[in-house]
Order: sequence, then structure tokens, then C-alpha cells
Amino acid sequence: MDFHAKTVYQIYPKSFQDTNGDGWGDLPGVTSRLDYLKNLGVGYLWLTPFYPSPQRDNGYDVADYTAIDPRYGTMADFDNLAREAKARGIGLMLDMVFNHSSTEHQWFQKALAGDRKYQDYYIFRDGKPGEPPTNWVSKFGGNAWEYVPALKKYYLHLFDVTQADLNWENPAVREELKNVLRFWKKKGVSGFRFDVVNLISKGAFENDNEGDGRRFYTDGPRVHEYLKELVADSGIGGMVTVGEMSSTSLDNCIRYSNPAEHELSMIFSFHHLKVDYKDGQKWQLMPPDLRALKKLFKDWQEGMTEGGGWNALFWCNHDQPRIVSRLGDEGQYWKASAKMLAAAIHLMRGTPYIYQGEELGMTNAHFKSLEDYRDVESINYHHILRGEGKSEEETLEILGARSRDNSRTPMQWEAGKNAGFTTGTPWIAVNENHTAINAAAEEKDEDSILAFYKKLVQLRKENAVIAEGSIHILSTPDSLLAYEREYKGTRLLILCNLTSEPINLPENHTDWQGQGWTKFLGNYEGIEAPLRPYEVLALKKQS
Ligand code: TEU
Ligand code: CA
Repeated sequence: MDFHAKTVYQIYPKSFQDTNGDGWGDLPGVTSRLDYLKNLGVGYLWLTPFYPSPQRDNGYDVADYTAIDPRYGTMADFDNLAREAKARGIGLMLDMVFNHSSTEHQWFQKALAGDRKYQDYYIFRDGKPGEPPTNWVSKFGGNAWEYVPALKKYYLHLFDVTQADLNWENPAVREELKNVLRFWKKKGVSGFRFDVVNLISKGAFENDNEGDGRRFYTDGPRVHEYLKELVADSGIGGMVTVGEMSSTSLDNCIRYSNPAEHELSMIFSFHHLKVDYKDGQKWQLMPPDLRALKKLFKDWQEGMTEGGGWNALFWCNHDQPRIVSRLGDEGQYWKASAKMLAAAIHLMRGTPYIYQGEELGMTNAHFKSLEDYRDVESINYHHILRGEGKSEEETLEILGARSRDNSRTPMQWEAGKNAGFTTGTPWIAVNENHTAINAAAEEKDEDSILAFYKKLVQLRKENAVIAEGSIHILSTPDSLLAYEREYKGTRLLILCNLTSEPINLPENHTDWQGQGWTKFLGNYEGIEAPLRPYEVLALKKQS
């Protein structure tokens, strides 16, 4: 499979490169940086939404699925980007937000105006003020139902109140969304990312007295049927597709991504990015549980292999904090930890995703005030946390660790003004450390994090054992992530010290000390015991 040996680069266009001085990244900006991306060696670009949107959720509130928001440019700009990317052997993967649309979408506007056909495009229920149909909680805080007095009805919004859930039970809705895929396929894109696609099939609309309601709509009763129909009828079976799976299960992800199921090419699951959620709650901090992290890698790497599924491999995206700040070190071991974290997942079984700036070791934003934040979820939770009695200082500490804005500060191209992102006023503050962390500096440094990512991308292309090999996660002390890969007689042994403390290799693995093993990648010189702080040691053995 083509996507086994390729790496996907995720671009958040709004923060990638501005070319007209309005402080917003745009499509011509992406085009202007294609040589940088070609140099990195990536095979696909996942572009987050650039469609017409009120921007309440930065474009994940889509008001027109087959047009370009003028703030990102024109359809001609898109066609030019697609052409220039293709000329460099890079495919475009567009983001399809099919669980919900913006309430500004004409479909919803017609529903509000009383058009029953379009009311059935959404999930409306009769009701009285103050008595929502269920007690489900929105992922962005508050109740998941909004009352419309003029209609005497509620509508469901699992996310922001301006993101109304689409009614997938309605064949007319499914046909509309198939047409969207047909439109973009005809424009020559290579694939699609499907936003929270495992939430599209709602089961019983009942109160949840054990949780927030997610068990009634996550991996729902008809989700696999819908996905099979969507892929088959829109003719995208041969394209590269990835589903974002919220709070999902291994069994379902095997079904979503096993080629025999004819659903998707691969899936994003997020369990490994919740090991620092106290009691599973995003807005409650705790140090990362490394034992849980390794168990999750074992379950998902070995489980998906057994089931014929395929994982997207990622630490970062536009919703997650920066991984070097979260699991690595911003100080003395900044470079070593960023490289180790990259190698830890890039050498696993799956398709790796690099989120813009991750390849530079970009860090969290460290905003000092609520005024710096732009993300609707973060702002909502600032008010919720303060309402729970937390001080402003404690609330800002939590936002500083968890806010999605950590990954939405502008791409750091150079040390100069606004990191070369814009000649205007950026829509969100540029991280001050761009003077030290930027692409221009790292392109000149063969020991940079950027140079290391280039090696990782190239190694996957050149070594079938990385792209296709089996995987076995070894049982080791909590701070040591170790796994073996094997393919047609070639074995890899990858050792990752997840901490700043040296690790003595366990006695029973003395053969790791290089008997027939040769080092092919690392973030320190040579092979030494103990493993050094945040050391990754990648060994190969040809039998
Ligand atoms: O993300 C859904 C999702 O799982 C995260 O937003 C998560 O629920 C949230 O950060 C709370 O932890 C997708 C998009 O990636 C995200 O940007 C959108 O805001 C969301 O769906 C709604 O479209
Ligand atoms: Ca712009």
C-alpha cells in the first residue's frame, strides 16, 4: 500500500504562511512553501478546512463544502496549489467535516426558516425551554442541545452551538455528502481526512446517568454501514483516507481500517494522548503515565496488526499541545527529546503524520493572558474552570498545558518579524522563541530536529521493514519504550528513553549491546550504556 511508506504533513493554513498581509495564512502561502515540504520528503499534505466558515471553530464550522473562504484565497488558488503540489509528487488530503455543519450553512438556514426538508438534514426534537431532549454534554462544554424558540424545537450540537449535527439517517444528507467527495475528487485531490467520523451514527436519544452521553453516539449502530456506502458510492475507495475516531475502540478501528472492510485506509485514535488527563479529564492536569502509554502502544500496535487494521502515527495536530513541551523537554534536552519522540512513533507500524512546526521542535505558546487565546474550546473552559472556583492563575496554567492554541501559533519560518509568517498583524501571537526555533536556522544545521525528521521520512521510504514489518513491544521498565520490527529476515530494535534520567539496560537484554546489531539512527554519538537522557537508539540486524 502506497501510504505505508509515505509520511503525511498536516497544515493548518490559517497559521502556516500569509501572502497578502492580512495576518491570516492562505492557500498561496501553502503553495509558496511547497519546496520546503518537498525537501522534507512528505508524500501528502492534509489541509485543515479552508471552506467558507464563520470561523467560530476555525473552519470546522463549514458553511459551504465546495467553495473556498475568500480569506484563504480563491478556487484558482486551490487549483494552482493542487497543480504545483502534484508537480512535486505531493498529494492533497482534504478535511471533510461531515458530522456537523455550521449553522450558517444554507441547509440550516432553510431549516430555521421552517423548511421541513432541511429540518430533516439535522437532529431537531420538539421540546420546551429548559428541558433538553437528553442530558448529553457538548465536547466544548454545556448541554449538547440548543433551543430554537421560533420552532419550539431543540437541535443537537456535539460541539459548538454553531455546529449543528447532521442527520445521517437521512439518505438525502448522505447523498449531499457523497456529492462533496465527488466534487473534490474531480479536482484531483489524493485523499480525505474525516472529522470525528465515528460520531455520525446516533443510537438511542436517552439521558446518560453514567457519563456525558458519548456512549449513545460513539462508534454508533450504523457507522460502518454509512462509511461503506459513502466510500463505495462516491468512488473514493482507491484514495488515501483517514478517520478521526473520538473515544473509539480497537475492535471498531480494525473494522474502520482493514482493507477487506472497504471503509478507510487508516484511523487516528487518541487514547495515547490522554495519559496525562487526570481521571480521563482533559482539563485536569497530571504528569504523563508512561506505563499506560506503553501499554496503549502495545495494545494498538499489536492489536491493529493482528486485526489487519492500520494506524495513523502521530503526537501532534491542531487540537493537541506541542509534544516536546508535553512529553519532552524545552530546556537542556529540547533537541534530544524532540528527536527521540519523533523516532519513537516514526519507526512504528503505521503511517506517520508530522504537524506543521513539529519538525522544528516548536513548543507550547506559554500565553500569559486569556486575551491571547483564540480557541472557542479553550475560552469556554476558561469560564467553566473559573466558575468551578479555580483562580485565574491556576486556570491559565491549565490552559497553558492543554489549549489547542498551543499548536495554532504561526509557523516559525525565520528569526525575523513575526517569524516570516506575515507582514501584517498575526491573527494569533507568534511564539517569542521563533528567534531561536525556526526553519531557516534548522535548514543550515545538519544536526537539527528538521534534519532528523528528514532522515526518518527517508528511512521509511527505503526500508520495507519500517513500512511493512511486524511489531512487538517489549516488556521493559516504565521509562523505556522498546520494540522490535521484523520483515523478511531484517530486524530492528528501537530503544527510547522517555525520561531525563539515564537507564541501565535490563540484564536479560545483554545481546542488545551490539552482538550483530548495528546502529542506524540515534540522537547521541555511538552506543553507550546506560541509555542517555531522552536517548533513542535504533539498531538493525540482518539475519
Ligand atoms: O476534533 C474533535 C476532537 O476530538 C477534538 O476537538 C476534541 O474533542 C477536543 O479537542 C476536546 O478535547 C475535530 C477537529 O479536529 C477539531 O478541531 C474540531 O474542533 C472538532 O472536531 C469539531 O469539528
Ligand atoms: Ca492572508
